[in-house]
Amino acid sequence: MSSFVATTADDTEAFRIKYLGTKGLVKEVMGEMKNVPGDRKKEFGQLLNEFKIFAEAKYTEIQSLTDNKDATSENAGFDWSLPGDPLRTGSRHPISLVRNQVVSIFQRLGFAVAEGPEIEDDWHNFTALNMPENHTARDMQDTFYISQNPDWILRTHTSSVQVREMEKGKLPIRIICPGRVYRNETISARAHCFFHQVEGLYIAENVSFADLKQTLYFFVQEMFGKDFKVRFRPSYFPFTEPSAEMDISCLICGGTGCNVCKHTGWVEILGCGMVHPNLLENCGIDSNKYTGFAFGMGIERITMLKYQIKDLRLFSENDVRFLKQFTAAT
Ligand code: 2NM
Repeated sequence: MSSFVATTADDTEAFRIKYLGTKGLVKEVMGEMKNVPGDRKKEFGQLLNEFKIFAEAKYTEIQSLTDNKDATSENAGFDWSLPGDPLRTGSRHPISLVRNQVVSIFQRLGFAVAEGPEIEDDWHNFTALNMPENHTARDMQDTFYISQNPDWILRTHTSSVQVREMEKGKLPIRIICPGRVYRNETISARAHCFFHQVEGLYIAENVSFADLKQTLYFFVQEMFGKDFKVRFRPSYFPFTEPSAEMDISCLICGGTGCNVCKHTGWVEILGCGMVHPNLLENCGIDSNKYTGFAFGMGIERITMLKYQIKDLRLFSENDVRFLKQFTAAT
């Protein structure tokens, strides 16, 4: 019995059948008791009982050795201490990475995230934003209309979310609105029919253009470091007055001129301005008491700058060879 080697559950079962089964050795020798003379039955009985207890103990022992393993003999000798198969995790989309980074910078300044519907009505996307019907600014954005209802459109910017927040009437307001927006453009390396924005809005008493500039200075430093120049250029948006665009010196060529900056040395990264009083009044906010600033940026544009991506279409093709280059973090 001591020479028996059990490595699998099958071996254990073979042991049980051989020694403890209904036709096993223990039963067999027990059957011999009837041939033992009466005066020696006690002695034999004790010995046989010891044999039975020993066989049972041995069975329990080898059972515990083989029990933890799979019941099949194929797994015999498998090294259970080997490391498992690595779990292949996906990577975060570059647009999500940059959006999360932008959002987190403004959250540190006390901005809260607000979101809203992608299918909007004319009021929230245009009219409330100082763009009444037939206003030329509506032509600047090639809008997708929803055929069932001429009042419904796909939002062309996330400003519509900010209108919804202003209409709630809870002041002050300090929000950022990340989200997908839609414009009916011919798809190319530089244009797409959908893209992503983060817009910001701060409305309180005595908010000034200086507040806007400092907020945006902080943002670009957190986003791109300190090794570049910044400038504001006057601009026009229907929802802000005055309006400006913010440029940074080209991160690719350091301002000496390259393809990315179209040899100007500067790249535009966002639009901004002081919220137009008409807009505040449209949303029921007293423009004599409150002022505010707003800004908006395209996430694709910032992502292209940051990772030197030259074609917008890469963001929506979902080619894993492109996507897997970005880390899984945040
Ligand atoms: C921009 C540029 C300037 C903007 C305005 C607003 C709102 F709704 F609060 F008035 N949100 N975002 C804004 C202002 C957006 O994007 C280039």
